[in-house]
Amino acid sequence: MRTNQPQTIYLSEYRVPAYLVDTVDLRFELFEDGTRVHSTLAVRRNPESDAGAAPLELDGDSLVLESVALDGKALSEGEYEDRGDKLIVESVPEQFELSVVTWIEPQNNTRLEGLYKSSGMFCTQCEAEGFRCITFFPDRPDVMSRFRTRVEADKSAYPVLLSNGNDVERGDLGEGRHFVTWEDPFPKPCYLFALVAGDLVEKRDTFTTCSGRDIDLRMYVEPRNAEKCDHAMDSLKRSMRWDEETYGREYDLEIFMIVAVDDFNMGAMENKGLNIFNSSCVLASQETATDVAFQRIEAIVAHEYFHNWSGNRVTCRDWFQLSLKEGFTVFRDSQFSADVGSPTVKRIEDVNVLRTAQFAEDGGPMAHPVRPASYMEISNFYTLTIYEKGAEVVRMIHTLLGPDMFRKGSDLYFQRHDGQAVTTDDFVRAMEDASGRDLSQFRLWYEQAGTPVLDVSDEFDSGQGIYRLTIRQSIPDTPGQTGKKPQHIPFALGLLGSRGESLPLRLESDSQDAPTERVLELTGETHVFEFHGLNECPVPSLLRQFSAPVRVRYPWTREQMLFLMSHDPDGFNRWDAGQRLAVDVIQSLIGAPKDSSIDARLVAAYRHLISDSSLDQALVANMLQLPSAAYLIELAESADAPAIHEARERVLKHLAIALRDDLVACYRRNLEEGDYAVTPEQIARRSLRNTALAWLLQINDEEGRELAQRQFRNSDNMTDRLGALRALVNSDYEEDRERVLEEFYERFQEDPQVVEQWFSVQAASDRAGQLPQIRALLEHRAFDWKNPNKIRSVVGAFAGQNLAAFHRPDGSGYNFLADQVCRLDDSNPQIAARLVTPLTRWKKFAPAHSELMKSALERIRDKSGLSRDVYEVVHKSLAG
Ligand code: B3K
Ligand code: ZN
Repeated sequence: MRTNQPQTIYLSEYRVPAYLVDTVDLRFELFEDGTRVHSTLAVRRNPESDAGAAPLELDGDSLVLESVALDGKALSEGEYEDRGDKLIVESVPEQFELSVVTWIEPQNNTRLEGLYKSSGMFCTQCEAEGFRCITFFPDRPDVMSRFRTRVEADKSAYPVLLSNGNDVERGDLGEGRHFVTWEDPFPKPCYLFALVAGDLVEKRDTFTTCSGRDIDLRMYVEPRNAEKCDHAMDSLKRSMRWDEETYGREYDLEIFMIVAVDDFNMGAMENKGLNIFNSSCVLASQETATDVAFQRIEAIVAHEYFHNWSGNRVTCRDWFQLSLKEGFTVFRDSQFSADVGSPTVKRIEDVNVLRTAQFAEDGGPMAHPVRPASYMEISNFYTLTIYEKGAEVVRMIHTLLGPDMFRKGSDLYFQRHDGQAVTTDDFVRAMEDASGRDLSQFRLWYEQAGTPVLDVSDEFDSGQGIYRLTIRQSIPDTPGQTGKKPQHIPFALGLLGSRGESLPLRLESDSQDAPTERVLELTGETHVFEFHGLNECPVPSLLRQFSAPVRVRYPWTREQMLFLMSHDPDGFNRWDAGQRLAVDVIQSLIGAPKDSSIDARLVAAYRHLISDSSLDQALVANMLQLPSAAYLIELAESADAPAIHEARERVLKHLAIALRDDLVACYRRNLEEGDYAVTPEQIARRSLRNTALAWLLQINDEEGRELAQRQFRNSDNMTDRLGALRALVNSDYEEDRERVLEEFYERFQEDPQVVEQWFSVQAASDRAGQLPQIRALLEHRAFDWKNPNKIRSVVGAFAGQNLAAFHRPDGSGYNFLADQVCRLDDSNPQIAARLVTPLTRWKKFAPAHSELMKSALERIRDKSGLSRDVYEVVHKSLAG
């Protein structure tokens, strides 16, 4: 859809649909030069609508209309209007059958919305508004219908024909063609429709549900990927069991299918009974996938599976409610990952993403509430705010209600709304009704954008033994929203005595037995809490487990940070104290003279982490990661990206030099581990030895270089091989860099997922990813402008991770990105709009950079025929 002034859609303008569609009968004739779609809808007036005998309006996009018939009678051209984006039938009875035939060209569909072709197979992506690219339909989630789908295609090219539900009929059609008919008994919105046709191998397994039903589990992949399915299948079975045990949710169809496709705009899609995955988010083997990939796959498989209840059985009324299903489902998948892995590490990973990227979004021009009030292009609202902040909001309800009441609330939600399309408000109401708690102020989390700031101060009254904590809450203005009201914030804390012991948190009203951790509830602008019976001024451990998505400002001293780093019983806060200390040290060096000293206590603290093997190694592996440059930028007022990068590198090198022997010892200690397994213990060992390698290579250590080369050649898994590759690529050993990159490519060139890793290691590296090299990667034979993963692994990694090269003072990085966005805008606007993100943060940077970023944005703005997707992001960024 090209338009100069896209329309804004407002939540306040929501009206129930004028017509409902009870059943949809589809027939797809798949050919090489196009697809004919026959659709028959059983339509009736919505009794809840006051629109009366309004014209019937169906949505469409890029369709060639062949015919329209009403109750079996073909309509002549004057009886309907085809406006391209709408099919309007002026006068219709109260109840009728509408048959529409459209012609589409999946083979030319580069937007990857609706029906398209990917490596020779047909597949679909309908969320949010892709179904309208297949046929004319009321494309909105509150129209729920029962689908019957017949797929017809050439039998030898497309032996596998899939759609939602159960297969009820199949047969031959002559001329080498065949068909399969699928029936989905559950009413669903059209965004959950899916179709796949291809020459795929099938992997089967079964799962017996809690009520004893056997579910047929099937994965469909290209033959070359047949050996990469086990991990996803195991993850699926674990998710199915977990959802029964934790949420009482049983699977409902007889079959559950997963399909892997190479060209996909996002990670995966929860289509009813037929989940479609980006290959990189489902295929894995020890030799080709890293630990990070294994964990991501497990989490995404779980996420899509969990949507069967939180999203499909209970869906969204309109797209403003997107977080209803996404926030809740991300919360569910993170609980799952915490349960099957290390809870502390999972929390650290989640908070890292939230604080680095979601806080940046919340503080930028595209800031929006978890339940937005308006949008131009809904694809732009699949954001960290909807997903990750949305999950934090659900997590806070869990914290406020406690696990038992939360479970009661979710049971009530599913029972009350099964088969319905509802709102975030309905979700909160179920939680209220089940628990008896009043969440009216809490609802502001859905309505107000921006990250709340908590200013915390304290004092100790030694005479009375009272520790007084004052917490003041404020929420910054965001585009279109000012003067915000205080929100309801669960604030978990503990107090530590000077020997590291947990002190009782005794409020005046308490009896003797006070707990050593409390969740305070902040509702007003300012609160003062008094803790009694203390003999000394405690060290506060604030916002344990990151109990709310807020920024805490407290005048920490380095002594306090060091103390918490080694004594806080809350693993998350121990990590957080270490991060804060590192941030403090790095910040003090930004723009400082080259010879200014680095606090020796940081070195001592890291030495302790590296060498004390009695510590939780999974936590240590995370504590050793210095805060990312992106996080440091997020924390800065007016960020000088190159200076931040330099200061961070300086600290890293300083640590590596000081801890050189400890790093070699750490590497050797973590070498042996037995058979490869993706367990928290082994992940920690691999992470520790790869961190040690990376640091050693930062200081051109010859022994480190040898270890890296050996590991690169001999390792039996991708985590280690890629770890060594990355360390060498980011070192000063130029010949090594060239050689290992070449060897790696030689070995894995047939595997797209590995080639994507190979691209991004280079694109994210300030050594291998300067602009001329990036341009060469775009010319590489493995690069493909039609494949979103390749675009992300080169252009996305460059702009998002290679901060030194992207923020070159001459603005060449910004202009390069602008060029790629303009180029992509014509073929895949969704991906183009995503790529703009780093430029949207222009106000965050020091003036010299910010001006250049702004003019790159203006260049994109001035491209003619800009898509609605990019239009919205660019215009809002320039205005905000
Ligand atoms: N629901 C899909 C996302 C669809 C994005 C459409 N632009 C995947 C997920 O969140 O599970
Ligand atoms: Zn989702």
